[in-house]
Amino acid sequence: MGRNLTQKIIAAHLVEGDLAPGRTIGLRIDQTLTQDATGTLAWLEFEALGLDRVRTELSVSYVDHNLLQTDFKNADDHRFLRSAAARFGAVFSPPGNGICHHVHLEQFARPGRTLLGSDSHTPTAGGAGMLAIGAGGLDVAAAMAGRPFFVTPRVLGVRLVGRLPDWVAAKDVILELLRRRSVKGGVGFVLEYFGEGVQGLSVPQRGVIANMGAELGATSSVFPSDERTAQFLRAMGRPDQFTPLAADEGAAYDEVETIDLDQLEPLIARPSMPDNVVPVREAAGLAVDQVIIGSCANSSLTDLALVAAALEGRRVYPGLTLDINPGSRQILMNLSASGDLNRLLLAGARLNQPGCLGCLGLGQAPPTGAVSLRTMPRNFPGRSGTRDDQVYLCSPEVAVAAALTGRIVDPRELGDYPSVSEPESYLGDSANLVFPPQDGRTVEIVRGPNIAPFPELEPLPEDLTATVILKVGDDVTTDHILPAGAEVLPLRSNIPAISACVFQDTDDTFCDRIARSGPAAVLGGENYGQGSSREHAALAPRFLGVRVKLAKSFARIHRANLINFGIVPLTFADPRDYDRLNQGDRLEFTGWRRSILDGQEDLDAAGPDGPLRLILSADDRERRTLAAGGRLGLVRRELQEEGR
Ligand code: MIC
Ligand code: SF4
Repeated sequence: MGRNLTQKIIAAHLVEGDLAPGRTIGLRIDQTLTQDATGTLAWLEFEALGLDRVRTELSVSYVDHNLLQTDFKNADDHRFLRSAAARFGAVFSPPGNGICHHVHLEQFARPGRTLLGSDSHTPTAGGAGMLAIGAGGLDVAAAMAGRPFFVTPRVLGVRLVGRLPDWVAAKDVILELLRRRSVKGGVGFVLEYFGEGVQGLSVPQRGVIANMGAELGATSSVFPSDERTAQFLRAMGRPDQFTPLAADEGAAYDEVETIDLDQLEPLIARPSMPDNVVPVREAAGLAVDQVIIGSCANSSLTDLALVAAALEGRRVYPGLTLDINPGSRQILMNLSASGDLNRLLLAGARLNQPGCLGCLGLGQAPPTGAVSLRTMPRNFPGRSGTRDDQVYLCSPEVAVAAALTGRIVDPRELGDYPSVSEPESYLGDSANLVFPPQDGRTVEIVRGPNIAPFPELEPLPEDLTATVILKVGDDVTTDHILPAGAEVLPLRSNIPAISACVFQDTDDTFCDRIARSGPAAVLGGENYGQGSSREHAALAPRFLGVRVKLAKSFARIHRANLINFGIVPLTFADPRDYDRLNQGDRLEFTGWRRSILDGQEDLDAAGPDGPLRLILSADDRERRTLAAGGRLGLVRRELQEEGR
């Protein structure tokens, strides 16, 4: 039987295990990316491994999230990252250069290669035929040290047929998948796109779709590498990096979804979950106060050129604010050269520097009660920085229609669709990238006072009594566990300080209560820990004393992060036990360290009303990690045993 593309890339990178259904396998990672908000910790972890240089083909350290420099903290982090990149052999992309996923697509994405990034939207590079995966910082640090990354891949084939109609965008393809399958509908899968409909999509459009596969909880999203990929790489001045790649004829998939592009219509995700999707016409008429076009999903050159063309000779609706956050400096330079930047400014748009900005609450918060339309990938509650916000997610087409009319309208009502195509060549911009010296051993790593050492984590005890410190519902995000925003983000390199913010918007008594309770357990519903890859959402609770998380199911990256920091992720043999347990209950685990190391799946605990049957589905490696209290020490030991 023919192989699908995911299997082909995996086969070329397999270093541990067999490619068989349900098996966990180890993959060689060719490239890594880190961004500043997760990168400070990832680089501290890499440093703790004791190597002189990264062992990947390419590692890039981006600064794109914490761009606000309201005091020394973010600026110190930037300087630390710049010096660590030079010390350990990574390329450094400084603040202002752009969002990691855009810049990586422009400068480094290569068909057929593997990429691991400490950001959940790393799969954006799948738009250029890479197998690109988001992970916690420690897994990325291990990959930078040449360790494999472990996955249990099932492949969901997404067959695209037809062609996108005018005013219907790549964003609508992924919103349609979210509508069908929900924010947990991709967990455990690589989403692989195939079919004749793929050809009609440019690499930046594919990037939008691959980017938001993260919102379905997918491990990765991958597109074939074809003539459109070749065209993109040529335009980027990297024609030699093209390789054609596709699934074999008749390749099998674990599941298949078909999307007929001709039948799609403009869609919109209502507050406050990316899967709360309806056709735009169902939300039409609602007055809009703020429109932001930006983020790693939709602020490519063609996205912004389309917006400029739709605005040409017109003005933004009175009283509405239209913000443009270009994806990268290169995009900004090209907009400027083509005259589109002036068209945007003449229409009344407000221009911001390339970066994540309001997508994670770093500025651009909407006013009280305002409706905000954004082309971003996430609208989790409060993420914009305004409590009780009303953030809608949509394509640039829907966003510009609202910017012109002051309401949510079906953009097809705007009339002729402006024709915008990919340029033959992009005005290049790699000038700002900082390449590392051949030998960085003499480079001094510069640390500011806010950069705290990595905390010591003691091994798992043989017996444990834990108090249920908090009970939460389904689809709890890592933004709930540890929010982003201008106050919390500067503490990402300081675990003791950021720990005081755990669950702060959910229950502001959490930290006081856990300080008194001793070892603690958190109780969650389905898809616990979806969203961001931030490992701080595991490490900070662990620092405070959380040793167990009980949930109906876990999101992939968060589950891996919990294990990496020695928190045991348990599910219920009988999901009704979730309803029976309450905040304040005590759970007793006797001899569980031994049981975990012995490979036992059923881990019984004594609960308030008798025994509870809990399940630990974890492989040997994960069990050893849990027993050791975390992965960092284990990787260090593995490297020592191999003689470095
Ligand atoms: C996000 O979009 O949620 C973030 C902020 O980019 C995160 C990373 C982080 O929390 O630093 C992500 O997607 O992983
Ligand atoms: Fe940045 Fe938003 Fe993309 Fe996250 S989702 S990388 S915060 S632009």
